[in-house]
Amino acid sequence: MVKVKPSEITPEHHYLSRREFLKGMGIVSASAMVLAACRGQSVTSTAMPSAVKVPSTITSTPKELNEPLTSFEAITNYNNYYEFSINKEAVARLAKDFPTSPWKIDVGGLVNNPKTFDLDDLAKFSQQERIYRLRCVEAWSMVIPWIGFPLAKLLKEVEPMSNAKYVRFETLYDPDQLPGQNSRAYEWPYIEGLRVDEAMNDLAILSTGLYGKALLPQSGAPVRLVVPWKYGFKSIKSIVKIDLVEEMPVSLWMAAIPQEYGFYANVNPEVDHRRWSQATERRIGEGKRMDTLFFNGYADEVASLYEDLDRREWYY
Ligand SMILES: Nc1nc2c(c(=O)[nH]1)N[C@H]1C(S)=C(S)[C@@H](COP(=O)(O)O)O[C@H]1N2
Ligand SMILES: [Mo]
Repeated sequence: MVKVKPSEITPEHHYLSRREFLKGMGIVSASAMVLAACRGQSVTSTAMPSAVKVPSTITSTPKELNEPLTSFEAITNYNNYYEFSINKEAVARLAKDFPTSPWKIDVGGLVNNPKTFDLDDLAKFSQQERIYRLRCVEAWSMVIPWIGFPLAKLLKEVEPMSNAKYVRFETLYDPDQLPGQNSRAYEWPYIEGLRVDEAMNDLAILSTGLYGKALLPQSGAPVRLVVPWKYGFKSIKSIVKIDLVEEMPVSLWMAAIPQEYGFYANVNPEVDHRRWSQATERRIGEGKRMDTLFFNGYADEVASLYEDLDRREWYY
């Protein structure tokens, strides 16, 4: 069992000086600048599906990365969303007419105050911009300016009971609207899970938008999870159900290929996938290979959650 202290994990230069970056920008929202730069292009004038309204004032957070944002075009045209297609470049077109309103998320299980949230309820949570790396288990990555709010805020409203150990998330099940769910290759709907303390970490958000606009269907509209220190498959899209539970949930990927996809799925350059190395990643849109970071660069914030696990267990 190799135990590592968070401070030993990643050399300092891998961390971004977020404060320096904010100072340099002299501006609250980095994505607002990029949006301004590409105004007039068709991507920004496309009609948005009716979903959570993104407020004009964005509360910035100290999570901005001093790395170029992946373009809106790339973020919304290179997607993993097996309910539509296993072809990343086909998802946007196939998801175009997916109805994202009205929408409801039922939150229940081991809670004192079960509650159903509609889009208006979700909009009442103060929306923030969070610029995060997204690292897919397939060894590619993006930098995405999400809009959303901490998952913890929603969970606190339902008052989890003390015996709740995990949070289980479920995507909409509707094979008519989500044709991939007719495939027998997977057990639908898509399921994911977090430990309660992971779910309560401030980095874990429910996202309702990106680049200052409501999410498009291909990105998981109207609401999806974003857990930036874990491989992308944990960040489940189009959520309709959240349950607090006692037992570790079995995710769609654990059920399908348990020897390749773990529950924790923390980004770890030292634990290779059975079929490829996880040491480096390809940054989409830049054609650049870069080193993969422990916990995707968020070790300072989350490594303490895993002090009782060995390095391999950070993944499995
Ligand atoms: N419901 C659902 N959620 C999902 C997926 C999916 O196929 N279905 N793919 C996951 C994977 S593998 C990744 S990498 C991210 C991709 O998010 P993006 O398309 O917004 O980049 O979504 C995750 N969430
Ligand atoms: Mo992924």
